[in-house]
Amino acid sequence: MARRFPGAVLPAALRGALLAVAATGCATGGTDDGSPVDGGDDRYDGLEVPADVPGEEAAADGPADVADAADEASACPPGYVECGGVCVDVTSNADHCGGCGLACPDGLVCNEGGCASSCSGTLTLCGTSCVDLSTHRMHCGACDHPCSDALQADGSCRSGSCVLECRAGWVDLDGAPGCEYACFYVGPTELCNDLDDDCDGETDEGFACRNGTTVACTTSCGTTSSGPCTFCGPPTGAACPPPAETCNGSDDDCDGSCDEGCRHGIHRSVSHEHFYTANRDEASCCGFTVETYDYFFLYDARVGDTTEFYRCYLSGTGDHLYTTSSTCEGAADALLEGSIGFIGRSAFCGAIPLYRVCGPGDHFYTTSAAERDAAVAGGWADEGLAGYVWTE
Ligand SMILES: [Ca+2]
Ligand SMILES: [Ca+2]
Ligand SMILES: [Ca+2]
Ligand SMILES: [Ca+2]
Repeated sequence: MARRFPGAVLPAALRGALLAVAATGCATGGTDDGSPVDGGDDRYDGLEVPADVPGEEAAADGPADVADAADEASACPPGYVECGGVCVDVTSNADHCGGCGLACPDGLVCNEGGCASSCSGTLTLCGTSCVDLSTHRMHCGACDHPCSDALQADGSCRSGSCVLECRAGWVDLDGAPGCEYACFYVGPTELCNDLDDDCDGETDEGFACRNGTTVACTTSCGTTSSGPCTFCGPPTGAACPPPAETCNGSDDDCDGSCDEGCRHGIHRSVSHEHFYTANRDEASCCGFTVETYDYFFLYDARVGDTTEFYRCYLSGTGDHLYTTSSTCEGAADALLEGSIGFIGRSAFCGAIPLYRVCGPGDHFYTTSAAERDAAVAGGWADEGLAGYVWTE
């Protein structure tokens, strides 16, 4: 049980006033005549034993039972002894001078646990008690100047001034009187243990994160995600859950495919020319024969280093040109038919080259270097790279 004082400690002057009122109805005499031994002012130190002792309130003015006495012996603050349910300084209390019930005769004071006619040395007489004003809790700095408790704090007297000391397990963080913060001090070094070891109000500070919070982390494939802080650090490997795939040039979800779902297939057909379209119906329309559905893939929208891949109709030769030029490379007979998707200007996300060769009445695009080489060997012009495309 934590030691504590009761919240309500009446100044001796007020206690005397209350007792004087009660004494007016008393026929046996003993009124407050100003005598230092008038039986009821500052003889008691006024420190009731804590109320959490069973049955204590009812027995506050009488002898405690044996069980209570054993318990209460440890309930009084250091230097105090429980006498009849009250914590008493037996070194200065004239009703319990040197021990419970050892009252000093009228006219004597309690000095250092013994009845005497005056106080010795540097002790000061407060009522019938000889006290050290520099340390006495009830007479701190002056007679009848008690030190009060505060929230989870015990008042005590040091060098004649009242101070508050936090009870075990409590800390004063806000600077206001009282100790409002429950904390058991472990040591000055904060450890990763979900505890505020140094009781400064912050738990596991100084580490990268606090366990259980959501923090940024790096997935097993190097993408950025978020996950639960573990061992005061970001989760790693499988503990860092990959995010959903987005169209951003990386394999966010670590499934081995980059930007899956972000592109559409371009079909390759042939008749008098090679023809490329995203439209299956168009691919097989109008005399064209489909060579390969989904021959390559282009992005649906601009992602990373991509640009629109335009389809132009050249009326002079009746074939189609595919180019990143929005002016159809300036061809005088060109009609811009629109964009068929976004092509890479550099290789990323698993892109492969799309080669461009040109022959009589045909602009031909292939992902096969061998096919390109065969065309070139047959006299077609090698026009380099059209750009980079994808296989899915
Ligand atoms: Ca801390
Ligand atoms: Ca800690
Ligand atoms: Ca993926
Ligand atoms: Ca992605």
